[in-house]
Amino acid sequence: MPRVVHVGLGAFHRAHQAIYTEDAGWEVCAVAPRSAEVVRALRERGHRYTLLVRDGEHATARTVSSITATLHAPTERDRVVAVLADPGTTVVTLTVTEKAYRPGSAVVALLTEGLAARARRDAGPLAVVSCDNLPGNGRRLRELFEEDAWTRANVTFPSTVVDRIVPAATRADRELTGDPAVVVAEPYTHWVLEDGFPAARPAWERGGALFTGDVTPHERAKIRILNGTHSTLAYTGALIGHEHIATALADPALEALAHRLTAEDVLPSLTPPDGLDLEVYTAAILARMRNTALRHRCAQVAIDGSLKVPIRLLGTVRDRLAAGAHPRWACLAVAAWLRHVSGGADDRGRPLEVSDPLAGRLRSMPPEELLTVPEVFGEDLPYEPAFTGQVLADLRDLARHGAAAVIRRETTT
Ligand code: CS2
Repeated sequence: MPRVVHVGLGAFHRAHQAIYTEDAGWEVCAVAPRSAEVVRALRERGHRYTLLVRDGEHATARTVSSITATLHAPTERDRVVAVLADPGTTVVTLTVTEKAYRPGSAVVALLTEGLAARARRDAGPLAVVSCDNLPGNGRRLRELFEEDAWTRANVTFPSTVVDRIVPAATRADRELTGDPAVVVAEPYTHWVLEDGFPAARPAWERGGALFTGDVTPHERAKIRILNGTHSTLAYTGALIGHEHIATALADPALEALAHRLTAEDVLPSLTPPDGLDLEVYTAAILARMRNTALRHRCAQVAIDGSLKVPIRLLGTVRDRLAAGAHPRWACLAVAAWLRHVSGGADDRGRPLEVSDPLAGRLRSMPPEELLTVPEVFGEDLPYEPAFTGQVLADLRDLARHGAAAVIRRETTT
């Protein structure tokens, strides 16, 4: 059976690409870039695991068997390089999170070695398919590799947009299925891919994937509406003391914030993809987030805000400022992130779970300097007084009055 090599063995891959690949009748050789634990758990069970789809009161289980081999990159590097250089491998997919899109990251180093070995063997063309939530993810990935003549002639990096809410599985999920390696997901799943596969690929369209010439309008809409709202709810929800995204969205003040953020800031910044009504799309996304069975923790979505906020919220901010508009709600969301990452405690003074590579640095800075960090705000936003003035005022307000009071007041005036 033909095979895809996948790098990044998290729950998202197992609830998304692994399913499309199974529906297309291909197998997956999955590479774990760091964790040995997931490799061990899957090997112990002959690589089979349960996908538990939860929707309110309903839960359906499916056994997934498309992953037929696993490799642990830190200890089995030669085998990973060999499979990347194998002429039987024509597609590599990746879910490696925002952090990996840095020159010289462990994932980039591994792929560079694999591509070099492939070039030496002249093992034929290959598509390397990023499935992370970054705009122009294929282009971003390609820029991390030396474009030698062989790579230019043989390797493509199609951009893709992935969508499925996949929270960390809970003990209840493991008990219900009896499977320690269970992954949980919502019913909805979507995948839009740029055409541009130079060799054989799975017919992912059998599972509903869409191939198109340009994924940009899809990607902007998905990242700004879904992920932008998700991050906003994660930080404001955590500050107010909501454990899960669904309960955050059930809070009338946060629901109003989600509506106003999308309607007043995000949607006016977007060009709808063909045939997509953005208001209907937004309503459907908010309905998905209300799925209480998912137990999607605000703390999980909140991870790595310094990498996610620029992608999810600052594009909206920049486009609205350029149009002469004031992105009021996106500014409030950015302030909530800064309060979350640098303030340390929620509205009631309880410590927050913060996991962000910049947390230490941000915590040591006085509030008025936070907006000067170039990795997050670039060289332009620190000089946009409409943005900095609003975010700093919101930040002061959040510290003084708490997120619940500030968001209630702002969304009702
Ligand atoms: C979430 C995403 O954890 C997060 O940051 O916003 O994983 C989100 O659930 C997916 O992108 C949905 O497609």
